[in-house]
Amino acid sequence: MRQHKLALCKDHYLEWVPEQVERFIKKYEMFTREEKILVAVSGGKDSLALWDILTRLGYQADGMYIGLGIDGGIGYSDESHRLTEEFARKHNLKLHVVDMAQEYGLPIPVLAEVSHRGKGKPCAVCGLAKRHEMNRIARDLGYDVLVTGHNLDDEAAVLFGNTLIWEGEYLLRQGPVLPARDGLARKVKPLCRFYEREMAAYSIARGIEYIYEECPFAEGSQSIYYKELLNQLETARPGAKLTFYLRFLEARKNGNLFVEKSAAAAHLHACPKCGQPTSTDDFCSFCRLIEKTTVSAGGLPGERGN
Ligand code: Q46
Ligand code: ZN
Repeated sequence: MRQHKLALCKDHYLEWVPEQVERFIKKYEMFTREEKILVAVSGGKDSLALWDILTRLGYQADGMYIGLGIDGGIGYSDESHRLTEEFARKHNLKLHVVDMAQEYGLPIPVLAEVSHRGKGKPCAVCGLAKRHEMNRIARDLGYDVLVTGHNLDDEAAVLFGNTLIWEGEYLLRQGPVLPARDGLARKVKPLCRFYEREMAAYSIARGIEYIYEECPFAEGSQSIYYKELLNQLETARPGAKLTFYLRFLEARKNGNLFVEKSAAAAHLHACPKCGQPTSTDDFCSFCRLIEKTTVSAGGLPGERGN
């Protein structure tokens, strides 16, 4: 893991990931061991790994799977459902299943088509339905918190998209914890600081069977394009993705997002040497730089050799 300057063997990696998750749960005050947790499980590596980790850490975490009715020529929903059931059975965990077609009469692609929403892609309708159903189950069955497997790549892509068009409202709400409000359950993302490949590595090392295929409708999506761009950046500058996300969280926490730093500007005064404004009591940064370089070079360039 170049971004952490850390290399671990399989056994230590399988210890390290849950330890980190526990640390993030505490740091962001996500939930306690007394609370009832509902994990949204899709059959993919992130959500299954998350469910695995939370139960290993001793949290009371039940799963919830939503049957979207997406086939895409690969039996996407059937296969992800099968793998989720398999995981629950193997680990003796409680799984709630909501099948959209059974519950509302229509699978997601048809629901999207007949409602004429989303320009030929069912994703807008799908996202809406998933949010709605997760909230419904959490509320009706008395869960304290809803947990999703969004990883750093997901979060950085959303952040990048929102930043490109300065979506202030969304930026102010994005984060590892979305508090409960107006009948909506608290939502948390314990994997938000893990790279996608870290979660893939965890699932493989742990022997979790998950669905490798993405949803067929994900192809060509904006979020995949942003992920590719961020991966290019990450290759050139390891850690860039994590820094992008963490600095954002920090800025938001400190109230520095979209707030002009007028306070710092108010404390400017003239540098005793050059007279330009500086925020330190001493010489300005430029004068200090020149002083330092001339001292270490043994005088000003013109004086050298005299
Ligand atoms: S929104 Fe769209 Fe996803 Fe729903 S239709 Fe598939 S790609 S699953 S995260
Ligand atoms: Zn409603």
